[in-house]
Amino acid sequence: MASVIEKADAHLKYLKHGGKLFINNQWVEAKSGKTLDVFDPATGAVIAKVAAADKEDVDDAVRAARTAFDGGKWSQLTPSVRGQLLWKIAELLERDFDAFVHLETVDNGKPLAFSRGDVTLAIDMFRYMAGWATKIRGETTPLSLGFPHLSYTTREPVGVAAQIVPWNFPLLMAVWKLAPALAAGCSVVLKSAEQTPLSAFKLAELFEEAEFPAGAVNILSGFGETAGAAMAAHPAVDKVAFTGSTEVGKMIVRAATGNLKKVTLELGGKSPVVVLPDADLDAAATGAAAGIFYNQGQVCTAGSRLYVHKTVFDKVVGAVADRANAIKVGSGLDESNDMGPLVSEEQLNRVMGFFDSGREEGARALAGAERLGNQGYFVKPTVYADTSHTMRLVREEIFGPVITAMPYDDDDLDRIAAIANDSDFGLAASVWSRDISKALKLAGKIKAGTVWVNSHNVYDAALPFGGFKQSGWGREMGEYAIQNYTEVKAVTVKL
Ligand code: TXE
Repeated sequence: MASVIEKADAHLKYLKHGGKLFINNQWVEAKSGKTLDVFDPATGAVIAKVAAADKEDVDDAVRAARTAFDGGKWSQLTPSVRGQLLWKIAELLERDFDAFVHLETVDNGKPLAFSRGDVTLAIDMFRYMAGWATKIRGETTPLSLGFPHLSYTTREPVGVAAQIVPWNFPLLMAVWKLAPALAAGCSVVLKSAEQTPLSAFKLAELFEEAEFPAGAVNILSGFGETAGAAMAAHPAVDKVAFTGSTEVGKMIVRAATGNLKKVTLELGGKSPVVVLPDADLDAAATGAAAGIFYNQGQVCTAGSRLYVHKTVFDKVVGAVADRANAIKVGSGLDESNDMGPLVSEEQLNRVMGFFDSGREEGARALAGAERLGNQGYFVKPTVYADTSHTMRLVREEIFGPVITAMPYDDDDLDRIAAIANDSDFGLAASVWSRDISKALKLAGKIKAGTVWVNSHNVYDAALPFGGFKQSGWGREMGEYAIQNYTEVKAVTVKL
């Protein structure tokens, strides 16, 4: 029987052009000849070497995107044809479903079942945005001073969009950015994360096969400090869309000031899970566990702060710890595993650093809080009690399978919301209660871009996604994403 590592190698056959950059519909090496290593996070072994783009490659890609946008064939396509091309990508993704699933799992480490979920969502995003291509429109507006003029607005594509994506959902994050930008008529230069470039190469093949005009879509692999920084600062880029750490998000904003490019940011989170005493406690425990352990906790909306009313605290938190202990951790390629490794040695060290910090600050581990094995980047699902808002564990984004539980002793919704809102972040939250009015009142008081009631981590192409506070700027998905890739123009005609 083939070993897991042999299987991982075998799946690289899915890439027709290996790890080459896709610029102006050509497959090219990085001009510097530099490459970057891709690791299998389940073993730590190098499974591929791919091109590492730098400033010169970014220049080429931006030039191609500029030409495509400024009068090139891409700019002349009708909205209907743009929609058809996006629909075609959805069909090709569906055809190559298994290849994408396997590439995503060998590259990121997540279990195959989760990769299937990601590819399914990616397909739906292309279909959803294909529909928007023909529905972007303006309004007529009566003038408040009553001048004898007719005024109407139009929405026009922003221009060349630079898109920088992370490694936790390599395919899906790329698709969340590409689909609305292309539906709106922008041209794109996208950079995958250095940890997980494989599925983006495969996606580039589909754009070539679907016959997108040259320069409409350019896909690079490369490091953030070089290729990413060059994209964010490039004077011929009109918009930058970034998903990643809050720290780098702030650097993107500074880099973008040169030509005041439009910026959207989807950054970190520290999302609260609030369990009211009247909740279905079993469902709440299952939801809280899924909300943090899904994707190894490497989810910006991970429910990492658990607040449970003191009367039911031990019961709920005990049940979350039981679920943590029952999770089978191992290679994502083995269908019997529920949780895979962290994405990289860097993330492993980061999460282990939080375990040290938990020990030093006196948090009590009810489950996990240690590495699993010594090969690959596995850690155990972790549940902490005796935590407080002064601890790093509670204040900082860990981005691992680590939940901190805290009891609250209050029935006043404003005070419960104040605890949930005591964070620099405001990406998501969930509220668990059988009393729907109470749950909705609390949802209204929580400062977050997404609030789930009696569920956690539900995403849909039609729903806006993004953060309050330091979780970001703007919204992805839904009609809001289209707005972010268009400029509004008011045309006023004297009658
Ligand atoms: O993120 P980076 P890292 C958080 C999470 C994680 C932490 C560190 O807490 O533990 O960030 O992860 C590119 N100019 N999130 O270091 O560096 C980089 O190449 C332009 C939350 O991996 O922000 C990659 O493509 N680009 C998050 C992308 O930014 C730069 C998902 C993300 O990498 C750059 C990932 C630069 N100077 C991490 N430096 C979420 N919101 O879901 C890096 N990049």
